[in-house]
Amino acid sequence: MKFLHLSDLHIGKTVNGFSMIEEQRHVFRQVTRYIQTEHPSAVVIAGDVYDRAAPGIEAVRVFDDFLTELSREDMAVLLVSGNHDSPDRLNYASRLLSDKRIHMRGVFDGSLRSVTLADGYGEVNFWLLPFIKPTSVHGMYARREIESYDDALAAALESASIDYTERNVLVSHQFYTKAGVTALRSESELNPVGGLDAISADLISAFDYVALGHLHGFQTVGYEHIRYAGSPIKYSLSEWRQEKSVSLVELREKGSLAVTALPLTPLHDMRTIKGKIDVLTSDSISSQGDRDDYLRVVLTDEEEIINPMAKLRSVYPNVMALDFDNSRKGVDAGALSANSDKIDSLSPFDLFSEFFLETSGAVMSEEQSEIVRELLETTEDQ
Ligand SMILES: [Mn+2]
Repeated sequence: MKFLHLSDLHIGKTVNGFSMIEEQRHVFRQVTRYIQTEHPSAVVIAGDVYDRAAPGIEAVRVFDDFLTELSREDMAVLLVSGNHDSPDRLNYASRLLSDKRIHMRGVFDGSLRSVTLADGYGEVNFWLLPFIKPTSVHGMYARREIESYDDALAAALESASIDYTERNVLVSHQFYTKAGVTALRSESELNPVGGLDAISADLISAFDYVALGHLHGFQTVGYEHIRYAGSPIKYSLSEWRQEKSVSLVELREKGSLAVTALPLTPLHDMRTIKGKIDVLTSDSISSQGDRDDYLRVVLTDEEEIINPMAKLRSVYPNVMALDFDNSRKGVDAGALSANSDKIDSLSPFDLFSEFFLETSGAVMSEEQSEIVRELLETTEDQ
């Protein structure tokens, strides 16, 4: 049985103030094309469909279009919620959609349940586990103490009677780790402090394949068959070196597994360039790559530059972040001031970003940007 494993779509996400919606439409078209050539029996989406609990209109439209495209193919769609999703919103109409072979498990009610598909080798049970926390399942299991993420997962697994002599796939959105294995992390993942959310991969090693979501880099977790597919798009500058893909998983008889990473190409790539501003903005250098790429620029100039962001963006419109690597390292606040006629044309978020850069000398992190966006949304609502 062949199926595609995707995760962390984060539909509606903006990265450093740039909307990723066109990038998302672009990679979903590629996924649809892979389905038409590979004819999988299912598409598995392992959580973080949306970037936020209350997604915007554009995000809902893009997912609606994608789901409609998927429903046209002769296959099942299997989906769980991630930590970014609202379980209940994702669960909306899920009982109706299951008649269309679209199985969306947003809410976990204490019992782990499966969807069974069949091929020439027999049946494959796909166990759909939405994102859980110890506090969210606490109280669902009267006879158990649930103190850690490990406890929560163990209780969820015990709620199902899984016959491990059959072929079983677990779909889950959690942070799984294995002793001795260092996880590849990205800034765009939202993490509780201190790794308290880690769950031992040993708890899930008896499955034939584990389709994971949460980490944004494509990776295994100590076992070849326990895998993060990674996000389909680079969602933070920390991911600029990663190759993005969708995983094509093939299960034959029990014990046989093959995974192929099918590459996904962005509309605009994300990369870092470093050097003096005059060199970087020169024709000979800027023409070597796509000027529309999302860039982190590291300037090595020693002398003061007036409004470097505006200079860079006149050549590279999608500069996402600006850093300095020179003997001063810090940034002279006066040098970066947005000129006053520009202020009217900037969004409150962009204005704040520039203000932050000017006063702190650093570009806001993904987490800081998120806080500011949420604050701005709250004020706009009033
Ligand atoms: Mn995610």
